[in-house]
Amino acid sequence: MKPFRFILVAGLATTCVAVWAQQPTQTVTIGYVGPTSGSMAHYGVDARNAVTLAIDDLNQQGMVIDGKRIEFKLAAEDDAGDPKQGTLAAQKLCDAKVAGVVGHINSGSAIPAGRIYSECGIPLISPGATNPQFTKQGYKNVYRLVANDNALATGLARYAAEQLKVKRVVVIDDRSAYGQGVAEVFEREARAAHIQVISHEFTTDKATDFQSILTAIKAKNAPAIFFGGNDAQAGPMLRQMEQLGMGDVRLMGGDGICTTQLGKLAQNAKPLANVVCAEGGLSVEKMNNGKAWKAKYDQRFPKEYVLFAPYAYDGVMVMADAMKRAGSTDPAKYMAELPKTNYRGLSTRVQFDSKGDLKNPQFTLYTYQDGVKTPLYD
Ligand code: ABU
Repeated sequence: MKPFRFILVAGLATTCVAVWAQQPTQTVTIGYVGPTSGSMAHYGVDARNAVTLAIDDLNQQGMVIDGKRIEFKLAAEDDAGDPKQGTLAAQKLCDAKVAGVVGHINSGSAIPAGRIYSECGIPLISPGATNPQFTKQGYKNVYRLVANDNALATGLARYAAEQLKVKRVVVIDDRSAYGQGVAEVFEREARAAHIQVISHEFTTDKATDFQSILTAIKAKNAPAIFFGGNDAQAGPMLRQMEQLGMGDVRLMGGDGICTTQLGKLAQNAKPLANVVCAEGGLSVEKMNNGKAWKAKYDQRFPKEYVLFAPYAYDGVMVMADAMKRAGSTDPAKYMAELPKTNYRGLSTRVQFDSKGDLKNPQFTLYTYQDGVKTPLYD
């Protein structure tokens, strides 16, 4: 570049920065709710990290709305994945008049929270709650950025029947809103695909000892198990399957078990290689600029990437995009823009259907190779 042009460009840039810096500042608080304590803390910390990254990126980009420089800040609440704590957290964020909430992660917490945010007029975008009921309650403020369990469990049942040629399966669920929901869809779709459901067993989302359930399943000589629940249970279950000589039994499950942590939680037990699980989006490597984004995430939060981070990042960006289009950060005003969203995010092009689900949800099936979560196909 010639010196004159360089001076001109540098001068313009300096002027723009100076003008931007002179704008009055408005602080806009984005709420986040997820489990950052308890057995599901790794899900919640991962999503909170991504919300933090998104807020930092927005603040760095510098957004001006209605003549004011917007400074985003985070109000994060821990619900430990528990429905009761989730509703308390929702009420707290309503009382604090946050501009919007990215969360909740767990379906059991997100479903009742939807009503609370609806009553206080705050948009809620979940990056992780997959029970279809979340967006079925008729609230206009509720959105989801991942495929729901109808898509995930149906995809898994069809894969089991068509690709794995599974003929018989035992279903286990953890009785949570998530685990029960995904297991019921899988069971229905498995039967429709002519798979015999030998039995449906129950556990809890706190259990870590599955010896008696597994011993009974072993006696039934079941070649496959579908588990509706999370990785904190699936990990020990896989270890105990190995101990009981069930290394050849397939374990299938939805996104709750489909995490980067499953290998560690299973202590790399042999049946990990037989896991087939589904995540409600593309693999991060296939996302829009996903490799670079993941590298940035890993640099800032080493070893904390689990599952929901890209969708949590997009949750903040979708809110900011609606605010920009509305010319307002007031939830009463920008909420009307959310149904019209057409935003090329990190995870996908975000467009919502009339319920608040993605118009074009995607999912990816995974297994574990040498304990590492690996897509089943390219
Ligand atoms: N989607 C799996 C874990 C979160 C939930 O829906 O409860």
